[in-house]
Amino acid sequence: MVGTDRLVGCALMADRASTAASGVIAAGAGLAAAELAAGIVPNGRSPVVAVGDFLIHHIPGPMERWAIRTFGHNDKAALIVGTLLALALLGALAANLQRARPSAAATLVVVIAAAGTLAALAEQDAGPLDILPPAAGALAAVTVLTWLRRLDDGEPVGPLRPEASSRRTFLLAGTAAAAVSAAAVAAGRALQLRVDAAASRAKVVLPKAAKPLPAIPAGADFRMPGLTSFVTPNRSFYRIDTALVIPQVEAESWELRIHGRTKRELVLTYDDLLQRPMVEADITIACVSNEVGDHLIGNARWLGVRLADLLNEVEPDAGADQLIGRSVDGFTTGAPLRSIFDGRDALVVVGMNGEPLPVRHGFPARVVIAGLYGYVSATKWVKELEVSRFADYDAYWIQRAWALPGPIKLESRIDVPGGDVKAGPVPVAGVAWAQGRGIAGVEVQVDDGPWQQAELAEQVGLDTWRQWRWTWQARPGDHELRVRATAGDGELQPEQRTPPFPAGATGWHTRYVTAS
Ligand SMILES: Nc1nc2c(c(=O)[nH]1)N[C@H]1C(S)=C(S)[C@@H](COP(=O)(O)O)O[C@H]1N2
Ligand SMILES: [Mo]
Repeated sequence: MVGTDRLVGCALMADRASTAASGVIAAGAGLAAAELAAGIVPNGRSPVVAVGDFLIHHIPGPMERWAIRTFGHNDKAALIVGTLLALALLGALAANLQRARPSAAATLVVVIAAAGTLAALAEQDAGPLDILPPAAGALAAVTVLTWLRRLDDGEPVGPLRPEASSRRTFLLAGTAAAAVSAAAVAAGRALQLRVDAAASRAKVVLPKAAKPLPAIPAGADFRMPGLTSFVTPNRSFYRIDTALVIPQVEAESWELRIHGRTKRELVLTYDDLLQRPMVEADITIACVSNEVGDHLIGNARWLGVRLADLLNEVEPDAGADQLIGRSVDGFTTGAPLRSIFDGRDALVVVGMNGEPLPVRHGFPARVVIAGLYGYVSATKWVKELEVSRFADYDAYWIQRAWALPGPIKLESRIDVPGGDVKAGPVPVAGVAWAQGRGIAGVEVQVDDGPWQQAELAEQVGLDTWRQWRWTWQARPGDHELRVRATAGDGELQPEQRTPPFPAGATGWHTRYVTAS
């Protein structure tokens, strides 16, 4: 009898597995139908991306920081993979429920479709058509599941007559459904990417600045191997944003609306913007999440229009104190209105290092305000500037408890040596920054020795970082290198270590090096 039991067990397990497989395939078909519909509907959005965006925008701050710490630059890929795995699991569950409790299975499918619909409707500029992709997905999933279950049970389905070899027919049908789904996903994604910002960007001819800046002086860059270059090339510039899929905005249809607590309103097209007086500015921008010694910072020559000129035209009310930047993707920043008028460079940027703004850095236009972290100022893919009050509105990261007003902290970093060294003379070098004040000095300490003055590269502007270098006579053994900077106004970089949350990291960067 044991043999029969085992046979029945095996059959049961094979049955469960094929049921689960039907569920996963049906979920895939649902996904494919949704992606295809999102590609066909005008401005359609993938429900998977919508769910991912929704999660990014609504998970609690501490969880978001955990995800960024854990997955780093792969956080968004992890989110997509996680969403797809969850969908597959729910599909398998629905299929297994279907036989015993069809109503529970139906409820599950409805709940999944409803989640996709709600997420799509929560997106910026959502419309009634956004209901179609999740609806198409649910319909396709149910149809494919029903079809596969009937085939697996040996029932004749349409022209397919399973009879003797029902399992083989089931396998064939399942594989075919999966293949069609994969093709539909590919087609849907391609259709959704019809709006091609890269093509629009390729057509842009940037105007010259009214008063072009002189070329970066040779003395600003020691050109030392391993040392961060003074100008960060666009292709290696750090990227931070909440966008799951990089927003594709065509310059031809883009508009910037400037309004709020103002005497009048201004709406500018991309061409309007390019016709205004352009200024160039060398500005080092940084992310508040940058850990001491890390690389979420970069320096570029930006080309753009002065925010002060634009705002003077609309005439902010006396009581206004905040400038809100809104992106096409719903992200917002809120900068002190004061920072626009206090003489620093505060720009609506169209050019970066001599090129039109790259798509991932905010094409067609973004904001850059010298001296402020990106989360309060540097709105990419900006479409709206609203003059407001801090009392009336909290921007994206302020809602998540990050601090106001967001000035960049005085910091310095050791880039060289990158690893262990040979005893003897060893070059030590890095960068230091104190936007708005410039760097007056950098000192290096080895173990408990005295602080030593480093040589400084030429200071290009008060808003750019400054390279430094020093030669270390390294003795064999394990050593600790430490750096600290002094800002142009005399402030010594604080030693106390604070984490990035909520106002930016502080502390002296330390590097452990073995000399042999
Ligand atoms: N639309 C949009 N703009 C954004 C963000 C974002 O998430 N979405 N992140 C901000 C943050 S936190 C930083 S540090 C800078 C980074 O600019 P970069 O990606 O060009 O380096 O962009 C800012 N602008
Ligand atoms: Mo940031």
